This record gives sequence, C-alpha cells and structure tokens, in this order.
Amino acid sequence: MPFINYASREITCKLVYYGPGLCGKTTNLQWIYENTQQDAKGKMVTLATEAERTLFFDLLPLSLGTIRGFKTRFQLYTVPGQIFYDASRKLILKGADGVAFVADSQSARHEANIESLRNLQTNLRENGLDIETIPYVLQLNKRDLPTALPAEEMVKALQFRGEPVFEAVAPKGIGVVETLKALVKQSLARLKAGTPA
Ligand SMILES: Nc1nc2c(ncn2[C@@H]2O[C@H](COP(=O)(O)OP(=O)(O)OP(=O)(O)O)[C@@H](O)[C@H]2O)c(=O)[nH]1
Ligand SMILES: [Mg+2]
Repeated sequence: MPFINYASREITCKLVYYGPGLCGKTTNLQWIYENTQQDAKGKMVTLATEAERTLFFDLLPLSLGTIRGFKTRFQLYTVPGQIFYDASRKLILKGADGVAFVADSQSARHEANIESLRNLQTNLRENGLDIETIPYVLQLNKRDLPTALPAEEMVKALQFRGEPVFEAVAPKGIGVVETLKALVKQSLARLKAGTPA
C-alpha cells in the first residue's frame, strides 16, 4: 500500500521496474532522470558493477504534483535482472505499489522474458502482493533492433491480464514516459478508490 503521511501531507508510492538482465530497466530510469526538471527529482542512486549491470537496485525519487492536497512522491526502483540476484529482486518488490515489466524484444531473449515474468509472479506472491490487481504495465523495449520479434507475438506470450502495453526504445526515450504515466495513473486510481472523499 502507498505510504500516506498525514502530518506532512505526503503520499509515497513505490514503483518497480522488473525484467530480465539487460532488457533496459536502468536505461528507463536514466532517461527519466535526465529529462525531468530539477525540482521534481531527487538524487538517482545506482548500485552497479563496473560493467554497468545493476548489483542491487537503482532508485529514482520523483515528485509528481498534488492530489487532494497531498504531495505525491514516487520512488522508482529497478531490480537486478541477472538470474542469480533473486534474493535482491524479492526484497526490492516488498511493499511495491506498482510494477512495470520491461521485456527485451530481441528474439534471443524471448525465453528470458518468459522466465523473468514467472519469477516476478512468484516473488509478488511470496511478498503477499496480488499479481492480478497490483498496478501493472508491460513495456516492449528495444523495438529499434533488427532482431526484434513482432509486437503481437510478444503480447501473446507476455500479456496476462489485459494490461497496457508500450513499445519502447529506452535510450531515445521512446515509450518511456508513456510507460511511467500509465503506471502512475493506475496507482493513483487505486489510491483514490481506497481514500475516503
Ligand atoms: N538498441 C537498444 N539498446 C538498449 C535499449 N534499451 C537499453 N539498451 C541497452 O541495453 C544495455 C542494458 O541496458 P540496462 O538498462 O543497463 O539493462 P538492465 O535491464 O538495467 O540490466 P540489469 O541491470 O543487468 O538487469 C545498455 O547497453 C543499454 O544502452 C533499446 O531500446 N535499444
Ligand atoms: Mg540495471
């Protein structure tokens, strides 16, 4: 659940970017960071290896305006995609208010997408989060690569609850804001539904 602080009139939502290794999760956050005005963003925290693989997580705090007099703060996290960091992934998902699944469009990564999605479902369940109702979007990233599978084929394999789908080229910012906006929209709608008028 979002954290609501009545004293400081702030709502904090945790949004997690999930997906297989090298699919572009960190690149999504980097693009958002680089293209957000100073007063709306906090410091981006990145814990990465020398090869720029996420080691534990990335964190980007954003302030996205006010809802019913409450400041809304979003904490964007990425998980490390490499298979052997599962304990970190599970920990980072704890208390998530929304998830963006970033799939890698390259045909060679098709199985990795499916495996990562299964891993997400397991880790959500183990954190007591409901995979059917948690705010959720699907991003098909790396649409610029010649080996990209047709989007329809990916949607067929990865979409499981009619969630919104966005085609993206994260380093160019294509589809990046759309993905975030859709996730924020779902999270706020859920918040409104749960908050007395
Ligand atoms: N061509 C292309 N390259 C991309 C795209 N998105 C990301 N990349 C590249 O893919 C590589 C991996 O991107 P990252 O954002 O670090 O991937 P990640 O999902 O954070 O990887 P892990 O931290 O290991 O889980 C980088 O070299 C990016 O520049 C894309 O849409 N198109
Ligand atoms: Mg990363």
